[in-house]
Amino acid sequence: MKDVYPSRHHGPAMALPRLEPCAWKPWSADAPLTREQYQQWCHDGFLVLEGLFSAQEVALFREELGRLSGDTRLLARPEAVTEVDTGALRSLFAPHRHSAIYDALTRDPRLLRLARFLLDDEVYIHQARVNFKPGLSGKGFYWHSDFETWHAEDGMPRMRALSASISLTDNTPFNGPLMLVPGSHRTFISCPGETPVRHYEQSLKAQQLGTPPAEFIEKLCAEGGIRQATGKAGSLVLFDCNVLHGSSENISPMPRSNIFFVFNSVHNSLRRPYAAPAPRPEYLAARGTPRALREARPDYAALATTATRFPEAVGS
Ligand code: 6CS
Ligand code: FE
Repeated sequence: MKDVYPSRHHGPAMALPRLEPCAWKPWSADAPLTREQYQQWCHDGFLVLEGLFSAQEVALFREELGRLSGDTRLLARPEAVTEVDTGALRSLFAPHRHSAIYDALTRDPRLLRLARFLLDDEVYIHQARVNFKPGLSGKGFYWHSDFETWHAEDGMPRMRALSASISLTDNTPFNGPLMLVPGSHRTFISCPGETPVRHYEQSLKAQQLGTPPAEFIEKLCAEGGIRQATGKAGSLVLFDCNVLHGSSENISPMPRSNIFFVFNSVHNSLRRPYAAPAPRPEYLAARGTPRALREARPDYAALATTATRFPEAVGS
């Protein structure tokens, strides 16, 4: 089958047009977004929704984060990715498989309604992670499109996925907030360079391959500018799978910890990688027949008091 988004090849980098809609259904009065928010999503490729979760909920999510990041067994697993220089915890993948609270969060209507509307389909979690970005030492994430990696290395066929990033700490201009390039989601940058075996062992610490060459970044930024997704803890940043984004290192004393859920359409489930020698592990990319998420308004406080740790990681 023809690969409409070729990347990781030996040819020159290319800018290819996006073939999919930015939103998969038209706005209507019963949409979970205002018309203005919907138009902003289509134009920019991302949206910041301040104050979606209460201070009490954020406190529970933060407590859970402390529990997981202090779990020595979990820290010994490949899901825990550390910073190259300090060894500090950089990312924890598949947190929802080790926490009833984060598992419940994947079904929270405040997230699920948005994902199902914008993708116009039932959805499942393609990937989840916490990026810790600790104070004073948290490293950055260079400019990239998530879809370029998920297509090349995971076999995600089309652009019908989005990320929901919930800030667990205030995201300020000083602690390395997400930076996004408005409008960049409409261009797929086909990147040169062959994907090595187990590339993720290096790319999750500092991605070099699959990142657009400088002139493409310069052009997209010149056209769309750069927007910082700042917001108080409890805010939500929704961003399209192909929007160009990155974040600087954090030399402020305040951590910038966010939890990300990637919602994928159940009709966009993974095939063989389009440009990698083998599929990535399950904790990075859920494979097999997707099970559509069902909305359930969780009682996070109740979950926080009961045993919130699965006896063993589910499906790991
Ligand atoms: O490789 C991935 O799936 C991850 N890499 C980055 C830089 N962002 C998306 C995702 O977490
Ligand atoms: Fe990313």
